[in-house]
Order: sequence, then C-alpha cells, then structure tokens
Amino acid sequence: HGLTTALPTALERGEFFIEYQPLVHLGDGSVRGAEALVRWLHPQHGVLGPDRFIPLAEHTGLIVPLGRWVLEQSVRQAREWRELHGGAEAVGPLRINVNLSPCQLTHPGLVQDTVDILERTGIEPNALCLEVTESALIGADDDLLKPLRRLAEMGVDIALDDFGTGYSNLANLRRLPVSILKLDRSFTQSMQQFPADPVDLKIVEGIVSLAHSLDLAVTVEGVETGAQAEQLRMMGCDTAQGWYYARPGPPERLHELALVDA
Ligand code: G
Ligand code: G
Ligand code: MN
Ligand code: NA
Repeated sequence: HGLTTALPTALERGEFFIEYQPLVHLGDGSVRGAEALVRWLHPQHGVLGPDRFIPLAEHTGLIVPLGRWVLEQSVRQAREWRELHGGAEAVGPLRINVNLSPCQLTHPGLVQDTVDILERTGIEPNALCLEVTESALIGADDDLLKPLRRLAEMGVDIALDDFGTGYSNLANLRRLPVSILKLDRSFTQSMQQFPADPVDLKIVEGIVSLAHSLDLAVTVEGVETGAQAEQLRMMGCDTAQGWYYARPGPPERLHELALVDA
C-alpha cells in the first residue's frame, strides 16, 4: 500500500528522525544514556512509530541503509552530548543504545559499518550498546553470532532486548556475546497491579540473580511509577527506562535531563 511505495524515498528526503529515551541508574537516579527510537514524519500521515514501518523496511531491504543511518545519527548525537555536557567524572560520557533488526545481523557490512561510524565520530566502542531481541537470537548459529562477537570484543555492549518474552533456554545465555539483559515491559507491568503477582516477583528476582551470576547487567523497561522503580532497585536491577523518567523525546530534552543531575 501507500507506505510501501513512499518508504524507499523517505530516507533520501530526510523524513526519518530519532527520539531518545533516557536510561537511568537505579542506584542514584542519574541519567547514564539513552535508547534511540526512530520515527517517520510522513508528509500525509504525520509521525509514524517504528511498528508502522520497521516491518516494511525489513521486508523491502531498506532496513540496512535505514539502520545504518540511525546508528550514525545516534552516535553523532552521543558525541554532541559529550561536547555539551562533558559527562560527569564518575559516570563517564552518556551512552547510546541502538536497536538492530535481525536483517542487519545477517548483513555482511555490519561490523565494518559500525567500526567506520565509531571512527568517523571519535566515540569509543564502549559508549555504544546494540540491542538485539531475544527472539532474533533464539537458536542462533555461530554464523549469526560471529559479527556480534566481533563487536563485543571491540568493546561494544550487546543487550538482549525484550528479554523474557521469548523462550530462550537460560543456560543458552552463556553462549551469547551479550553483557546486558533488557527485561521486557510485561514484567514491570505485572508489578503495577496491587498486590503484584508473587510469582512474577520471584521470576524477576530469579532473572536478576542469574544475570548477575553471569556478569550481565539488568535494565528494566516500562517503569511508569516511583514505586516500581524503588521495588526494582531493591530487587537488584541496575538501570531503568520508562515514562516515570521520561517519554522518548528530542535530543535537547535528554541533554537537559542529564544536566539536572550532573
Ligand atoms: O518508539 P517505540 O516505543 O514505539 O518503539 C517500538 C519498537 O520499535 C522498539 O521496541 C524497538 O524495538 C523498535 N525500534 C525503534 N527504533 C528502531 C530502530 O532504529 N531499528 C529497529 N530495528 N527497531 C527499532
Ligand atoms: O525497544 P523497545 O521495543 O522496547 O522500545 C521501547 C518501546 O516501549 C517504545 O515504543 C516506547 O515508546 C515504549 N515505552 C517506553 N517506556 C514506556 C513505559 O514506561 N510504558 C509503556 N507502556 N511503554 C513504554
Ligand atoms: Mn529496544
Ligand atoms: Na524492548
């Protein structure tokens, strides 16, 4: 339909833009970085979220140049934040999280494109985190993991996104070159109910303890209240993201939020 025909030229026309949602350290509430979330400002339909066009972009192959564009923009943005903000001594520069689609994982240019972008921008690999969904890595063979391993060896963090929604064998985590688990929003949502489901609480505690024993940090998504943040902090989660802190927004907003607690 209409979106499919408009998609290929949208990148050339500069119709995509990126919003940033802060990643907050649960221990001290400081902003440590942000996740980049792409949007399409469609000339007729207005702002479209990724759910409306990422599947189309994957289907048409546009996801490779689009993903490269998102990565470059986001890394440049991180560079700009650093210039403006410096990065608090103890905390270091703001980090940037970028989502990778499974099609980008199988594209042979991924590692070189990432290296080029980091070099051009002058950002260290450890300021970048690439998010890959749990479902994309289920049953992944070595060929699929190889580029992720190379990136991880360079110092890029790999996060397992939407964790808990797939059916990964927990023991399988050891095999994956990931350093961060992003606990799916559905867990946070089930804690919203009062009283929270005790089984869900146990599951979260179990995931956190397993993650930490494997040296993985835990980020929780979809935190909407201070009470949730406090409970997740007590359960040992490391980093949080959600409307309680901020909705996805323009890069200036992230910079303001980071300055407030610097
Ligand atoms: O912004 P929103 O909360 O609507 O994002 C919905 C989903 O879209 C996110 O969970 C994320 O996985 C996906 N998404 C957002 N930006 C990108 C992107 O640049 N590339 C890919 N592959 N997925 C993205
Ligand atoms: O990568 P991922 O697909 O998880 O992207 C995050 C998505 O979740 C985005 O679409 C974002 O707008 C949405 N989101 C972020 N924070 C919250 C929140 O606190 N509550 C809810 N309901 N959605 C959120
Ligand atoms: Mn994500
Ligand atoms: Na997610």
